[in-house]
Amino acid sequence: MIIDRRTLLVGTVGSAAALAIWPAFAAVPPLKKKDTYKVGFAQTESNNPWRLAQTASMQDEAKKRGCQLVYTDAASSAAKQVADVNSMIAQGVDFIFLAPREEKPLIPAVMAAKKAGIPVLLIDRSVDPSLAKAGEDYLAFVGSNFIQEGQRVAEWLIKTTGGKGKILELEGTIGASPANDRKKGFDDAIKAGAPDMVILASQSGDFARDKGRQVAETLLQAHSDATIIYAHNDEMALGAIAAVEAAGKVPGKDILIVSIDGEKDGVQAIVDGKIGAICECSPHFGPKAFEIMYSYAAGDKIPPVIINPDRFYDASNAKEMLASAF
Ligand code: GYE
Repeated sequence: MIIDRRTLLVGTVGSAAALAIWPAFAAVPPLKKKDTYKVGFAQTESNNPWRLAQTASMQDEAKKRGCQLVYTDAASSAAKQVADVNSMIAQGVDFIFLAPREEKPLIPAVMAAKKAGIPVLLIDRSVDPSLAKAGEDYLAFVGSNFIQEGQRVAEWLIKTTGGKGKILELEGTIGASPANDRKKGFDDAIKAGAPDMVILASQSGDFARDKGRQVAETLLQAHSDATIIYAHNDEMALGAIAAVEAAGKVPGKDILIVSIDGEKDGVQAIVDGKIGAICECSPHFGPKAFEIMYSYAAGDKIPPVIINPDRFYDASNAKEMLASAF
């Protein structure tokens, strides 16, 4: 069955139990003003430093605020993440922080929470805006501007190479908002700003180090003329370094590598000359996410999109900023 906005809404209306709890078509459910809350945090996976830093930030802030945190790890499965959210609903949490692994498969989780009268804040990744809306189906999205991250990396590349080079692109998880947007931001900026640059191939490495290494290895074999690798996150860039070296080439010399995130190993690779530049993507969501929840309970109007500022690393600042990387 194709899930569209209409089927979801019809599904909501059809349930009498849901009507008793929270009226269909209503706006985001309200949150009672309390000192502390029982909150859910539905994490997507825990296979890299970015995720671990994000989880730690949420746990620290929950502790600071005296909130009980129901934490789940979807272990890279969108289906498990939907089940995780349903279990939080069953446990009667007051509020849900959701990091949706993919844009479409997590729509039923957003709608189920709304139906149960539990407000949801999307953190770090978003859902398909044609299927669920901020300020209506969920409270808001807080995270980075992924399009801009891709653009900033492209602009650095164009400046550094004089607008020349043959690019291999390692995409993030298929259907994840940062993968979609980092591709769009980068590809459009290259097209518009560098007629002599070409993207030879673009393939998903699932935001994971070893998958990134494998995909980079295959792409390097198929395109021995490549001079640049753009990875949608540092983990895949670190995998790509291994692939470049395995192909008998020198990262930073034969192949210029650029990426996004700013984890410690990534910033260290800039210091070591193996990665050219990284646009940061902050994983420190805790303070802001909880502040938004309390502010919503206090009756403040919450903007639909709240953007985290990101820094930018290259050889000019990597050494001095290394200590502050996650
Ligand atoms: O870049 C990546 C992580 O959703 C913004 O997901 C996040 C991305 C981040 O696994 O490393």
